Amino acid sequence: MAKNIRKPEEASRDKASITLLQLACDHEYETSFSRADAMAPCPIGADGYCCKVCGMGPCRLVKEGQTGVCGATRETVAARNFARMVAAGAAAHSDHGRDLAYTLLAAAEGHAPDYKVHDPAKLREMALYLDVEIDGRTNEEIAKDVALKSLEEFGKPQGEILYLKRAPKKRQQIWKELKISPRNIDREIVETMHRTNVGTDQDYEHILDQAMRCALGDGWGGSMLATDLSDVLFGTPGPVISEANLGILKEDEVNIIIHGHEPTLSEMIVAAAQDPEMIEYAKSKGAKGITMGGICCTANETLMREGVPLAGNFLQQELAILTGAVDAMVVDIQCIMQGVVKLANQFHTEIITTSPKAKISGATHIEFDEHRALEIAKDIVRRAADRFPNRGEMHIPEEHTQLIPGFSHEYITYALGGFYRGSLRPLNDAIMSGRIRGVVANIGCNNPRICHDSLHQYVVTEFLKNDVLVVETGCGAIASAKQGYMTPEAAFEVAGPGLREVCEAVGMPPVLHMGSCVDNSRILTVLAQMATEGGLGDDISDIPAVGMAPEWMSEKAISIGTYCVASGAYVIMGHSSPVEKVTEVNNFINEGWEKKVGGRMEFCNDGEEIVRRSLAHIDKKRADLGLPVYDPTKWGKSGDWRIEEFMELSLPERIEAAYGNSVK
Ligand code: MSK
Repeated sequence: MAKNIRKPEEASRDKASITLLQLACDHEYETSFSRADAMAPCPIGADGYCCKVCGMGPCRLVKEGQTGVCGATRETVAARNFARMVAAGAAAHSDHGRDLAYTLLAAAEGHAPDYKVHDPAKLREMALYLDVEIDGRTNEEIAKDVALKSLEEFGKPQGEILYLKRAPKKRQQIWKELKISPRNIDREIVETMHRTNVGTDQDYEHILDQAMRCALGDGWGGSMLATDLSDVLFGTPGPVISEANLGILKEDEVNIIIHGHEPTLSEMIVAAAQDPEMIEYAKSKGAKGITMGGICCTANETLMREGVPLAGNFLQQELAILTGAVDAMVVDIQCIMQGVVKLANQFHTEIITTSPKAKISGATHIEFDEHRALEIAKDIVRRAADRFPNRGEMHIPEEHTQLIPGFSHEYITYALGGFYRGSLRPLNDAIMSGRIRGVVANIGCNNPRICHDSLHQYVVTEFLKNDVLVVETGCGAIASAKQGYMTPEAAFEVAGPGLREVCEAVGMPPVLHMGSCVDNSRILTVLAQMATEGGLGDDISDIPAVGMAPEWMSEKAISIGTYCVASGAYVIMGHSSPVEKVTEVNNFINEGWEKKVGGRMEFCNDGEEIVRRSLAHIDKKRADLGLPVYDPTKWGKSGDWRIEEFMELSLPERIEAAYGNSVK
């Protein structure tokens, strides 16, 4: 055990997690928290000074001016390492999108009978962007061509990614002029790996420009396709009621955790768990029913469409096993800690890997096959039920919080105006008047080097108090869900006066759950539509908005941050920077990139400073647009709770209360 092990309340801000971390300390169970305490990060790697792209090293460039055996400078090494992180993250998101295209193809050709087109309207929208003919054709015919065209986006020999045309015109022009429009998804990933191979691209600016191109292939390519294809296959999300945190587990029911990122098999497991035959099977083992819970982005995918409760975020995957109540943890791809198997071996939990791409030594492997998906899902549910009688002592925490997720960009538009006049106009107007000061996209992971959920909780609370609308995905979204910020009522408890008025008028939470990691593409779509709606400039870089991943850990977060910057956004990554000690490279990804693309990336691990920089950026963008200076004293005079007071005002006073400008 580590000497400097943190107390549970220093390691997490989440009460359920604190309880289970105490249990882990009492019984000396190993978790990522204790492993992080036991091992300091490598200082050379952390500073970006380690090069291991060839057999002449690894070279450790610890002294100023030192180069690698090949002569590579610290700048080249740091830029290469950064670009490789982007490539790995882009590959992970995009390969997920590719698999969904294959599933749609199999469904359209009749080879995957458990899947079908759930959202024909979204299918047709995709068809328009992908130049697929729709007139007089069946859903299956369109779906087949949409799947094939999607697959072409990964490796077509000529042209550019077709979804780039979803960006504002000005943005497309910037990409063209800088020659960073991605040609196809795979090519940019491959070229990034090629250029960062020993002896190839050795100009750090040039390498980092390719990193942007590669990341754009993720954001406006692989991730956007993954989101759209999931919507076509499983439905475009709308609001549902659900719950979050480990208190969703039930002592008297079979508990199945689905963890990872892909909705393809997990949607089938959710369906299987509702099958009366499966419920009877669970009862035959002594359980009262079957409870499903999700972790990481498989959780977010099934939450957004089916309302499957969130068991927790990234750092809670091992803690879920510590409850003693998880009968099976079914994992697919990405963000699955190998440590879950070792821990599960000390409990009755079965870890089941399902992806042909991901096995873990010691876990049961039941490979997913889309041709007989429901049959496999039922097998898995039966295995979980078989474990139920083997349970020992249980420690299910009490905490579980209600939430309303499901804010796809389509639903946001609908919520703001219904079928009759659905648009982002009311959002733009609220920002222009100053009721909403700006928008923050808070996304990304947890990291055991940071007190779990602490930065997510702190920054989101501060933004809400300052009338900033927060949109979220990934594990950041799960943190806010657990914090109780994803109900309309939360607006009355935490939001500033202007944001509260907007939330009350629309009936929406002050923090909008927009989905999984690949669904950051939904945020790009909203930003693009806000820019074209009018009143907030004509490009994403004009909008008073900031993106952040305060507790990032995955290479995918670096890819997301980079495509947001390349799309014009100001991005703050928390935790540590992989390039911070290499001044030229660090300056280039903020000032250099800002000059080129209007967006910048900074790293900062101080919550107060993240909030200060974000609000300063939002206010600067407001001033650049000629919008009124943010003034919360103007707002809070409308709303049902103020109606009696409102009716006593004179007409000019009512207008001032409603519109925030005085009428003489
Ligand atoms: S799951 S990438 S820990 S957000 Fe998408 Fe969470 Fe980060 Fe994985």
